[in-house]
Amino acid sequence: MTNAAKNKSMHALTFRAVRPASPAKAVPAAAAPAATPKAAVAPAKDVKPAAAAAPAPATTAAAAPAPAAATDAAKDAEKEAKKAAKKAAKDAKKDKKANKDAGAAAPAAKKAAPAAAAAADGDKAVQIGIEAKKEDDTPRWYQQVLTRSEMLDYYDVSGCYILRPWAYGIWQEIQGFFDGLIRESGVENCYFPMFVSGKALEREKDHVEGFAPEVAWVTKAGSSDLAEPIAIRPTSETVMYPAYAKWIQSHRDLPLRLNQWCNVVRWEFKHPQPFLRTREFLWQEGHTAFLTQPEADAEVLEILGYYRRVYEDLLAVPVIPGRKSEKEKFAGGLYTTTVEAFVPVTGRGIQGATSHCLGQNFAKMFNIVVEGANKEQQHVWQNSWGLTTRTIGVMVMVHGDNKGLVLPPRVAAQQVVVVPCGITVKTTQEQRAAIAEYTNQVVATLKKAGIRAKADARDNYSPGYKFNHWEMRGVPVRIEVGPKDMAKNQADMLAKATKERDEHLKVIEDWNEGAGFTALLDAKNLVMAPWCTEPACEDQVKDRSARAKVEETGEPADDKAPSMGAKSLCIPFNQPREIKEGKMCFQGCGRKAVAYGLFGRSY
Ligand code: 87F
Repeated sequence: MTNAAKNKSMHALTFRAVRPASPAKAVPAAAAPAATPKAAVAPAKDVKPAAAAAPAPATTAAAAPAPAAATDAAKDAEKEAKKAAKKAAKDAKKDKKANKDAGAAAPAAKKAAPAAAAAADGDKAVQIGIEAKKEDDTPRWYQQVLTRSEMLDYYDVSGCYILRPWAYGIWQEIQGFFDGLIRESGVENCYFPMFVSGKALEREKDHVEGFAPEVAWVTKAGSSDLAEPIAIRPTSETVMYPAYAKWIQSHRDLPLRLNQWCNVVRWEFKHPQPFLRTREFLWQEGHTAFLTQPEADAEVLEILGYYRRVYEDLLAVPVIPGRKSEKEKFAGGLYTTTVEAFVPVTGRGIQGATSHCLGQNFAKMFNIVVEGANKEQQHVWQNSWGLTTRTIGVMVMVHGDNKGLVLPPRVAAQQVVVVPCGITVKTTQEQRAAIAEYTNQVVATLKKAGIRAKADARDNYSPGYKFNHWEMRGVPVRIEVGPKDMAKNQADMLAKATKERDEHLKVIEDWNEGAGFTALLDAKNLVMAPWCTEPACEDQVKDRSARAKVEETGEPADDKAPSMGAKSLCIPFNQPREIKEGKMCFQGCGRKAVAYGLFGRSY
């Protein structure tokens, strides 16, 4: 027997990466802890240099320890891991026969697909995988991924869902990241009540009108009717601004920059979809007031930049930042900026988050005034901005695959799972203890380096079952590859999603260029085109692109292609080209083009 083969047969543990972004490499024998004491410390070594560059950003709640402390901790853990590995190696040598059996089980688990591995391991338990294919039946696939990864469960009120720890943990990561950024910038957190009096809501009558059907009301307490029905906040402008009018008296009270993390209720009538369209959702809403417009303008973009980072840096989802058209902006404000994401499997755009400049509209409605330099009363400039749990749905839609959830390492509640392998009925108690001890050491080492790691030591499940279980739940790394690999994985996920998005981003100069606007949408693209930005023209774009394909091409419409019309998603800040003098609107409305608009069928 060669040394390598001998070492292999003595493996007490098997190390594998889960769904690596680049093709899976065979696990080198050197990674096995029982092979040699030196090899056994490989995981700890991997962790050490990357500890300072741990994937969690300094701003998250679960921030990595300070680099020096992390290095020391990693050193200690490395020593401990070394000790445990030595012991494991010693114990493993004690019973060669048992070890041979244990070693034989590992390659089998390694080779087989998870489900097959579960069977090969003689699992009694049935592992439920994802049956629906993402491309064939996207809604069923989405629902299965969410429920089987234990992110979400259904509830008996339509449009409301239970966020299980696996999803809530992601939300907490997003919260920690964004909260760190805004607090660093000077925003303070607060909490306002969830109820709005009818009187306060009325003050915003003009633009609430359009939203009115979505407002939920409490009308009873027990069996008695309330004297006045009370609304449940759909957003908190009307809840917060009466207090702002009281608190803001002088320019010295400015800027006022508050944020709250809360739930809101919007009684949607369109088909609900977990995370993407729900009747209750979690969000943060920022509400700020400034003395001047330039200050407000700067903050709108600052916050939009943070939203972009949530999507691109945390969730590895590329977004297009831009300004909403007049038709699509928040009617109560001056202008709306947005980050727009793309869902390749449906070819649809989706609004990621919005940052509004409200101008002085609300200050006028709620009488929020300060005394100006020459003693005249001056209305403040306001912004509001929000990011919701829709983020999680977008992430699942973009990265999930036919095996289940795929989590970007930075938001995974659990980044590494350590699965002890190769334990058989013949494994002695001593060996089991050594394996358990080593497993715990590896977990401790990773944890000390700021990595969210956990052992799966359940003895009623085989490794194959566990591999499948964690794969479905999207744990980025099964074991042993350190944070460097995770950083690479994170970057690869963004690069892959960006490439896919860009391949479905078509620039045309007029309606019929190439396959034509509607056919490009039918082929699951977003389209950028020189546009006049007028609401009437936007209505025409929607109507024309909603028509059956047959009218434009003479071909029968594909049943599966969505027939909804396209809307403008935004006017991207980053324009594909300059609009030359004399350039006309792509739609043929006869107006001059002002900017390239981004259009798509959207959620
Ligand atoms: C639904 C019912 C009542 C959206 C609504 O985007 C009112 C509204 O005002 C409503 N749906 N909106 C606009 C919300 C604007 C703004 N609020 C703060 C945000 C971000 C956070």
